[in-house]
Amino acid sequence: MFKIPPILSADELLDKAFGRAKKIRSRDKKEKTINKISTVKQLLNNTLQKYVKAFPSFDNLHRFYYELIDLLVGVDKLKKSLASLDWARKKISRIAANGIKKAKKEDADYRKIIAEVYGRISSIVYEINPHLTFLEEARQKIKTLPYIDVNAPTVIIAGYPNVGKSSLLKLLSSAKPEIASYPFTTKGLIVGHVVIEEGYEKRKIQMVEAPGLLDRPDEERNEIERQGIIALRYLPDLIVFIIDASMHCGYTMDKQMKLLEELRREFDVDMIVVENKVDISGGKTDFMKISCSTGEGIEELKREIMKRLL
Ligand SMILES: Nc1nc2c(ncn2[C@@H]2O[C@H](COP(=O)(O)OP(=O)(O)O)[C@@H](O)[C@H]2O)c(=O)[nH]1
Ligand SMILES: [Mg+2]
Repeated sequence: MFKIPPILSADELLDKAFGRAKKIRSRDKKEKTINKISTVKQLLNNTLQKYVKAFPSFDNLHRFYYELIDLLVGVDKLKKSLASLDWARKKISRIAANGIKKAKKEDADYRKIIAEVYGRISSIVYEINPHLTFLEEARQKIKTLPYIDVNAPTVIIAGYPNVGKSSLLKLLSSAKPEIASYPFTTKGLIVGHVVIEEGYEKRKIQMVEAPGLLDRPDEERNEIERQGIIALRYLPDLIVFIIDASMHCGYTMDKQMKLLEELRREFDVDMIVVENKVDISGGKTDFMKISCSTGEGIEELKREIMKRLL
């Protein structure tokens, strides 16, 4: 989704810049000094600018991504770190310009000028090292965010852990989620796509599995659950809420119904409630009955989803 290049550490950046400058050969000492300084300046300048540009600009970022990045990384911290890169860039340019000016003077001590410029530039780059480290960590987290088309019709599959959300996503869409008999297999948001053909027209529907939610206050939710809440808040045109009345998921009906009521209260979005695993429960509720194991009710659910979306 966001293509951010690896962020080098202060040491790596300086090695690269000074290494590049080392290759400069010239018999004229003045020319050599000036070339070295401008090479170091340019490399650092371009690299730092590239980093700043590669991060999403927060002013026109969709609210969904803004909130996700804020949760995973912290938007304020990110802004501060990016600003420090800009600061360093300007400072380095000034140091380089100064050095070049000195080198142009008669009787300039080139060795001393280079040592001074390199020393001052190094201390600026070391000063932003904590920010570089933070930005590299941020990049690693932002990299894992799925691509979501915020304009496509979107269905979110929600429910308690282990009720069969991944199984349903797999049956309905192109996604290949991990399915396991223990809760919280889903570490983040999983996105699948369904293409429907209507005559000559093709429409793409997005299906997103929200990580398993428990019925508990927002403050007690962990980072993974919160990603689900952010998705529910900013993305869906429709929520498919899954209930498991077989007790195989390990949670009582009472708890699951409470979560359902809470989501209904909190999110003003059309919702389909289904009871899954009816192959083992026999069907204990009045909700639409499905089984991801036998396929029972899946076609009906698909039709119902399309009807609500189109
Ligand atoms: N018997 C039965 N098991 C199911 C059904 N749907 C899912 N499961 C099982 O329930 C477990 C949890 O499923 P999963 O899709 O990973 O749930 P999630 O945590 O909500 O994504 C897995 O062992 C699935 O094989 C179903 O309709 N019938
Ligand atoms: Mg899952």
